[in-house]
Amino acid sequence: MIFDVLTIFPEMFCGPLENSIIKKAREKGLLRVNLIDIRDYSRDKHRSVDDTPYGGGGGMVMNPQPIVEAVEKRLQLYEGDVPVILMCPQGRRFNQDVARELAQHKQIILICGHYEGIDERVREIVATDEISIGDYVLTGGELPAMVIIDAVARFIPGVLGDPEGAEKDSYAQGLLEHPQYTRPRNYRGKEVPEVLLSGHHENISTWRRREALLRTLVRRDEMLSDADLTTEDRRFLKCLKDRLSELGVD
Ligand code: 4FD
Repeated sequence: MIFDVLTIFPEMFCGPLENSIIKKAREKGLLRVNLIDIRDYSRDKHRSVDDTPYGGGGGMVMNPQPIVEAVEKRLQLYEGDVPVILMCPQGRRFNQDVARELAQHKQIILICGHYEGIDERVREIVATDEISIGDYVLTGGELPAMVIIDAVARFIPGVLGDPEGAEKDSYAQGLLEHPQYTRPRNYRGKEVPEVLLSGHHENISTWRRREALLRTLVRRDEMLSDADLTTEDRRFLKCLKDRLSELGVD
């Protein structure tokens, strides 16, 4: 999978791309990230890419020309349906389903904006989608672009060690993860749950499923309405809710 990232700060991507699983994915040839410096598409000698807003007010707005021409140049290299995604706080909210959907594409172009924003005509002319990673404003679209590359890369077959990869996460089924433990068995007086030491695989997977359901109910109960639940899951949740209401928890 190939990401083309249009940015005025290509160096910002070094840390995330040169470490851990993303670095390995690149070395294995499963992931490629082309960093495109928007300034290379500026037409003036100062390589400027922004200007003051029409109508006045403070700050700077990114000019359409360098961004639009950079996108068009990259699109010439590819065929088929290549999403051109603008990272911005007004976009559709990014989540695990959007990550899975984006992972179906061979190429994706990400545009990182800066300053007070981007000239509206970039949206009209080249963007096919706008994505927000959450309801907060950042100084630029670079961190959101890195979040998207990371979350999407986990869905590329072979990127995670496990052959089932990201689809086996309980998150993929719309639940929070169950608790995990490793050595030692007793740490500062706290024991690892007995069932995990039992070697009884069926009991272990029942325990994990129930812990994931409990955690999701307590921390993110709205997620349960979209989750992939079995009849047994629903029976267990009913039992949990009855016990919580007896305790006066709502
Ligand atoms: N929540 C996000 C994305 C970008 C960003 C920018 C218009 C601001 C937050 C275009 C306004 C880009 C997000 C850069 N902040 N800042 O995903």
